[in-house]
Amino acid sequence: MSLYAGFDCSTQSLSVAVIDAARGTVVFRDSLPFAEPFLTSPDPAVVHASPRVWAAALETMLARVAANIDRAALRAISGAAQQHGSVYCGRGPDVLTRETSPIWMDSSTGRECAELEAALGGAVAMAQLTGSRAFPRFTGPQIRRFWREDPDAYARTVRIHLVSSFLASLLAGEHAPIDHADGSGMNLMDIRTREWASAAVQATAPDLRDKLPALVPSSTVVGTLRPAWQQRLDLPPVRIMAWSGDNPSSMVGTGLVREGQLAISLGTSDTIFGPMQEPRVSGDGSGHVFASPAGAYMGITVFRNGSLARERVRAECGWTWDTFSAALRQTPAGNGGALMLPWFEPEITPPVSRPAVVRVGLEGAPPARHARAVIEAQMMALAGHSTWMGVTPQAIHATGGAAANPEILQVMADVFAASVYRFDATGSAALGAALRAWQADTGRDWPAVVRTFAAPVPASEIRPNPEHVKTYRTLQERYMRLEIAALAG
Ligand code: ADP
Ligand code: XUL
Repeated sequence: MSLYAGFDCSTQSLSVAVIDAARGTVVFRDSLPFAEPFLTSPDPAVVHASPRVWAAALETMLARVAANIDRAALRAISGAAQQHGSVYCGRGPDVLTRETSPIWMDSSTGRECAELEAALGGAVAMAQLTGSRAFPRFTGPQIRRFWREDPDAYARTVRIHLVSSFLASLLAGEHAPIDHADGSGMNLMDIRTREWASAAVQATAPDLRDKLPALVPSSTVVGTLRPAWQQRLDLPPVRIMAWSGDNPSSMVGTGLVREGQLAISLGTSDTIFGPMQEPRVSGDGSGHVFASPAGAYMGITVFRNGSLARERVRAECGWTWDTFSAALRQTPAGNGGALMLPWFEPEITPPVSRPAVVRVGLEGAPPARHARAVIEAQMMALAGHSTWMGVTPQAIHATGGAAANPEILQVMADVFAASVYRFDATGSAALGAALRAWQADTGRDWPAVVRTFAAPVPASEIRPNPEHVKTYRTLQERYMRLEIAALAG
């Protein structure tokens, strides 16, 4: 028997999935919510989290894994983590030179983004080089801001990690490299050569090249579980595989390895992504091209107002998710023409720097119509801002916490005019990480790896309703025009 463990350190929790590769089964799953997932500050644009919280959760969860599996059969561990966040370390990964980590929800680096794009010849040149124009949450702009604000702590920093490579380092007991997929979210890697892009690195901060880990393919063995943890938990010297980003891991965890397929993750952030053969860069600047852990590339567009926006509307109504779902069943597709721009927090796509919710035709409307408005808005935004990928999907693989909600997935099917298949609602990034560990350990080809495990929940297909599809074709055009008008003020 060979067991493989995959962790997922997401925004709100740390989860794990352990697979028995030969049997094709998941033998253990667990999840540990963070008491304080992010630290707010007086400036709402600044959002950090504590790397010590992630480290403690990793140790707790590894102990739970050891207590619940046939330990001797564990072969390798990999993981996934929220993307872009940076961890600043000294000589070893256990020493921090900065107490907190800016995470993907941080939008405080507008100035640094402008400076970096200017240094590289503009937003389009930055996107051609690194796969994305400069985005406030991306690691390069964040590093530049840290260097500017605390040059002494920056100078003391020996290694700058992503959340993924930091946690891999803790498992291995030494600084681990960054995988190409998560490295693509930094505005620092050349998306074609998959090496550090000197021009971007030099423009970001002095001596940065020396502080960056190596870049490696996602299937790289980065070390062995540190001896102290082997002894404490009675675990064998398992291989530690490179960790990756949560979205790249979810892509393989939802079985996507061929261009023409799309997945939507409804987690803290909402994301839409799919495999890509060539690094086609988003023309409107909204999307990103990342290296894919399964080879070639992936396209992705990210929305910050995902679950937190849905929760805000649910709280306004004072409802449970069941009542929220009932409201979606009871209101008509298209909401009688009412629209919402669901920008409860600063938005990533399109870029909106301050909360700015817009409601049209909803004045005095009952709560149920507000519930429908936020879901329709999110689905139309997902559809409207992913056309750059050039994929018209026949089927969408849905994952993330809100994919547990069939009424939300019905709106998705109707807006995209495609069947939606539900994947295990919370575990696709952790499962993807376990699959990556297995694939890296055995060199098996990806279609074979995902065929065994990454299957939709049985009988979960939700088909589009042709009448609703027509309604959304018209409404979607109005929605995109409303966005443009709101952005123009
Ligand atoms: P992340 O991985 O980004 O931390 P998850 O993918 O685990 O987040 O999703 C967690 C979110 O799922 C919760 O914040 C909650 O809003 C949402 N959620 C859970 N159940 C439902 C439901 N039935 N309907 C809609 N949303 C739900
Ligand atoms: C991706 C992104 C988010 C985080 C959330 O670009 O910013 O989806 O990875 O975990």
